[in-house]
Amino acid sequence: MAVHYRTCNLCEAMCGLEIHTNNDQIERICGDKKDPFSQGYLCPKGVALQDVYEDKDRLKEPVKRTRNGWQKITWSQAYKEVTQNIKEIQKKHGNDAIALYLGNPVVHNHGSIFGLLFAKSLHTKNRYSASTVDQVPHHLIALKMFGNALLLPVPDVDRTDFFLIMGANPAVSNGSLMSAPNIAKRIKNIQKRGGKVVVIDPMRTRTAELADEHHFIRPGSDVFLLLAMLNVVFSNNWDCIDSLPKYYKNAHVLHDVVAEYTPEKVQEITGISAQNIQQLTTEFCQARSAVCYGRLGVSVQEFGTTTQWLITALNIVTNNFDQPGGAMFSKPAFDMVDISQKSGDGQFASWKSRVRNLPEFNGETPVATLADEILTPGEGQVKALFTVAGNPVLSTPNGEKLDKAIAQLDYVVAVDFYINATTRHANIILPPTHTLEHDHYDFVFLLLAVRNFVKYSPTVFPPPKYMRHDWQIFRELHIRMVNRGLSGKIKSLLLRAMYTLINPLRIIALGLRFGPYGKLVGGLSLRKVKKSVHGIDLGALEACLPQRLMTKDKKVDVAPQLFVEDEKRIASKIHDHTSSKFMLIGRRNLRSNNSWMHNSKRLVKGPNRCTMWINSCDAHDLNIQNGDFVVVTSRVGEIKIEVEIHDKVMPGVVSIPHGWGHGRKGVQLETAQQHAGVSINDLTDELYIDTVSGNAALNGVPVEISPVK
Ligand SMILES: Nc1nc2c(c(=O)[nH]1)N[C@H]1C(S)=C(S)[C@@H](COP(=O)(O)OP(=O)(O)OC[C@H]3O[C@@H](n4cnc5c(=O)[nH]c(N)nc54)[C@H](O)[C@@H]3O)O[C@H]1N2
Ligand SMILES: Nc1nc2c(c(=O)[nH]1)N[C@H]1C(S)=C(S)[C@@H](COP(=O)(O)OP(=O)(O)OC[C@H]3O[C@@H](n4cnc5c(=O)[nH]c(N)nc54)[C@H](O)[C@@H]3O)O[C@H]1N2
Ligand code: SF4
Ligand SMILES: [Mo]
Repeated sequence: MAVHYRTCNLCEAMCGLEIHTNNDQIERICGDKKDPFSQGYLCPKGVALQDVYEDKDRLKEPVKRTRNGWQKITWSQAYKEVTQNIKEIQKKHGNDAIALYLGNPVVHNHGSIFGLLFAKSLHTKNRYSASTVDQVPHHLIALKMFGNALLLPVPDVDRTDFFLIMGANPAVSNGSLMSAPNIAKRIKNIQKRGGKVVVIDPMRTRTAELADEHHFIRPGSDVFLLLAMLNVVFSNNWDCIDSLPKYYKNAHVLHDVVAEYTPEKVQEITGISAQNIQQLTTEFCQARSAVCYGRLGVSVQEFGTTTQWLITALNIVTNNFDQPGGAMFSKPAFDMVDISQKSGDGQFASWKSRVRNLPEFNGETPVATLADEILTPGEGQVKALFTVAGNPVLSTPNGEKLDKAIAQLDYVVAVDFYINATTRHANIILPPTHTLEHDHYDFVFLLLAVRNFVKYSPTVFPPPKYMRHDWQIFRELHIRMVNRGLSGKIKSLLLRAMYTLINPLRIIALGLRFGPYGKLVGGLSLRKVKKSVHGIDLGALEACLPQRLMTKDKKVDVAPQLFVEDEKRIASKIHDHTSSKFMLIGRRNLRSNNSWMHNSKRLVKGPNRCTMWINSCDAHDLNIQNGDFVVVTSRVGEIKIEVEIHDKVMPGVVSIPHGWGHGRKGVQLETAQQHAGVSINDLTDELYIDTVSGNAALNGVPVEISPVK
């Protein structure tokens, strides 16, 4: 019997786990009460790590698709075939013929650093990731305002007196771009110290139920609410722009941007009365400290970038930025911001995508156009796809079109341990070890934590010899990919030699040593971090401007031109918002993790969760009852789905969770197939995007609904 302490890597909350094992078996998983960050909190998914570990459907060795089904092959054969095929396709059709898609768990796995090196070795413009169905608006704002895409402000929830949450449901999602385990407790603490929590959401979510106040908002209209709030701030002279430190510039530009948008003008489009907008703004400005935080519901929609920009602008002009209780930057022990700055990241729209002319971001193309790049003939057409830890068929807009497009490709490779809706198309699947079979360090999420914190998680189960870690797979592929021609041979030999010196552990050790708490002698080191098995609390967030700024002029651009210009698009929307009867939005569930944990019996058991929620008034109009089936239709497709009537969702809006749809032929996930569900992304529209960033707009999709007789 042994007890291991780990960080759960499934979501951004980074809960401390206490894992009791008996040889290579897990006895139980519970929350680590001594973890200073999560203090014993965990959710049902953390416990279900055991199910993934024990899952008989989990691949452990490479497999190749043959006429007689999947066949096991050796690692060396797999590497050889994969790299030979990729090189041949690139030789014949050019480098851009290979597309790469990196899914969400890449960021939750420190092997990803090696994945990025491999990605660069492909020299393709066709790089995609889950970021463009998620948080690219945040990165673009960080880049334009603060000079680095990773310099993301985090709400200081533990000290704020007024927490305004827009389009996020952290009580279920456990927070995003805000690592804050046990948000319910943190919200209660705000209330206990006399503060207030307000939620703006088209659904009365679990977070809304915990809050003091909730307002329904029409999907996609948050930008108008924020313009009106800023309008109220300026017309009452509640702003601090005249007293902002000199390292803020262009704050006055905001005045003109918001001038037209009075609360009266936006009440119809938002569905929030002028009086409530006045009241909300008044309370926000009068609170000792306040912070506005917006996430998926306001990022992954038509005005994602501009909405997120106005959220940050609101925090800045009300003197709630880089101050306790407002939006603040972290000081992580391993500073990815510094590393990305030194490695020259930070480009936007340096080129546009071939078919739809969408802007790249840091070398990545919006995934909403991946299917177009596969299906449209011409120079640069995608002929092969490489997916890593992703399931874009279920997670990106118009998944059905992408599904069909992938089926036509010459070659598909996946680094994944499941045969899911996407990887079933692979010619070869390279499965990595399970998270408990390798050590773990959160390069990314410690950067987004609401307290400065550090923790290293050692391996729980050393894997058998025949298995490989993600980073080992990328390392080998990278070495083999550079081996093209004579000079390539030399490069590849040098790379192999270099790679004997670097592994994730060495990178962590160096990062900590040269990070903000490290000193050559006496500072924070990997040894010290390893010794504190529950993690080390490094204190509350601290003000750090202007030192932390990465802009060339060392100033915060409060009103970057790119965002200011979007006001034209916004203005034209105000008269054109009543096109469709219903607007479709997403929904998360505590026992679900995007598309990939539905093979755990303990998570999927119980009533069908892949249902459409609809308000009782709308259900009455359509003459449908709980448990009836309806056909939901959008521009791109239709699905048939069971109805649940809930007044938690506002009239005119329907909600369907994402990540379901495991019934596609060839999926090999026994439990998930029994609870297959349907995919909301067979309705979401690849042409419906936030045009500023190219990020998909998965919320607010117009749909029609008809009852099934
Ligand atoms: N249990 C669970 N946890 C997860 C995940 C999961 O799948 N399951 N996924 C993880 C991932 S990858 C992420 S990125 C995070 C996301 O974490 P969150 O950002 O908290 O995401 P959601 O829970 O989807 O909450 C989005 C909210 O926005 C609302 N919304 C939709 N459209 C609009 C709109 O136009 N305006 C406003 N104001 N609100 C709108 C929705 O009703 C919903 O309540 O969650 C992570 N955590
Ligand atoms: N309609 C709608 N669509 C959405 C969303 C929404 O709110 N609404 N949310 C979007 C968001 S925020 C996100 S992040 C995306 C997620 O979209 P994706 O990243 O495309 O999909 P996931 O479901 O996270 O798939 C993860 C895959 O990684 C594999 N995996 C897990 N751990 C590892 C590992 O350690 N190594 C490797 N190599 N593989 C691993 C799993 O087996 C699974 O196949 O979905 C997006 N799609
Ligand atoms: S909230 Fe759940 S899934 Fe997220 S880190 Fe904690 S235990 Fe893991
Ligand atoms: Mo995400």
